[in-house]
Amino acid sequence: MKKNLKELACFGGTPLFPEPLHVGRPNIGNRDHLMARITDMLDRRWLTNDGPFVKELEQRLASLMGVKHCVAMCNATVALEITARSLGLRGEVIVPSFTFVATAHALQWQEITPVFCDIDPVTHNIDPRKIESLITPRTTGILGVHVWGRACDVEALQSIAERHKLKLMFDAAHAFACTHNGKMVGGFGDAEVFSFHATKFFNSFEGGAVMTNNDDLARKIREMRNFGFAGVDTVINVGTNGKMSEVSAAMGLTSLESLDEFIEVNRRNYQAYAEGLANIAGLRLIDYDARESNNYQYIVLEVDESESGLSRDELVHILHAERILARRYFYPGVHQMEPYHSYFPNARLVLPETEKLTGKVLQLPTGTALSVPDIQDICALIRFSFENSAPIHELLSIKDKE
Ligand code: T4K
Repeated sequence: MKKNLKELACFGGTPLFPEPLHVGRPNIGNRDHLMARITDMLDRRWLTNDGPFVKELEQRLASLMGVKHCVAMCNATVALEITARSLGLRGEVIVPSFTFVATAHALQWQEITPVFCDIDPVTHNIDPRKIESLITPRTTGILGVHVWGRACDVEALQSIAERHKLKLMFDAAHAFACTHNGKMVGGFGDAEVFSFHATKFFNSFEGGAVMTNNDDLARKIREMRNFGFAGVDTVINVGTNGKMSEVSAAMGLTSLESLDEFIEVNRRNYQAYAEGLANIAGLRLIDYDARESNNYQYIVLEVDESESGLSRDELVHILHAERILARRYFYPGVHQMEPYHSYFPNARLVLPETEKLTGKVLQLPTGTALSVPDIQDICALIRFSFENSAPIHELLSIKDKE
């Protein structure tokens, strides 16, 4: 525990942790089960192309999410691209800027223009009240993102989509095993896309999946995932290679066995953070609705500098020096990244809430690689930093000038 400012690593003290603590450290399930699956796979000599592990994973996930179809993919970015294309999206699609850049890139890659919509400052999700003014004759769809696993206002988005005859898809990369009004995310809109990247709550090394209840759409997505093949020698459409490999599916099946444990650890960690960070002026830990199922994968703080005396970036600087590698997800907002910034140089004027949030949000480490005592140490460090915000702020600005 730090007792005076000189003990802070950013001012020359010893870092709190000997090894870096990462945001996005993978959750790893039972190694023996994974190795046994990999041995089976090698014995079978079936390594990819709709193999038995991929089929089993698809069935299990469809049943977990209560949807008719799950199509496993190599990653969520390609899954988003294939879904947008299979839905016939073109022209403009309305999307939040407060997301990972892949959401917008998946559209732009196909020359569909992402039109950025502002967010609700409380939920961090796309604000349905701001969508209709962005709809033009070129708009073909809405792509919502369930940020931090907290579902979008699905009903409001559905009603706008129906009124304007738009397709509705979701980037559910964060929302594995999360519910909305008690219903598992996966079955909303025309389709939902999940990421199983190593840093996600549920991982298959790299991977993703599309969930849909639409038979025709599922068939198209399957064909497009496999170069547009509809039979051994028959290609009926432009396709790509979006296939999940067997080794990824083996990891996915193994992760699935430990789902309850991963949730329990994340929930325990979230509670430890909530207790450790309670009542710090200018600091807010985002909350999760206890009536819903949550994966608690994201420990997200908002720093209000005017109240706390310390900026988000100063806090990140302090944490990094102590080897706590907090991340500024999502910063600086997709509209500030290229090519979008050049295409829409004034986008920030219509995204005031996104601009505010990207300046004050940060993520802390969690997951099965972290212990509660580690979290208590992190919280004590943060509390110490805020209690001493004025001298720390001054010393950091002097250091900056040197
Ligand atoms: N939509 C949303 C809303 C998303 O968040 C994402 C992905 C996507 C779509 C696209 O999904 P995929 O196509 O990836 O399936 C990372 C991930 O690469 C990316 O998947 C994720 N979102 C994004 C939020 O984070 P980076 O560039 O920040 O990753 P990187 O390499 O800096 O790693 C993050 C931290 O995790 C580091 O501190 C190191 C640690 N880490 C990472 C890996 C891969 C580990 O400890 N072990 C590991 O194996 O993008």
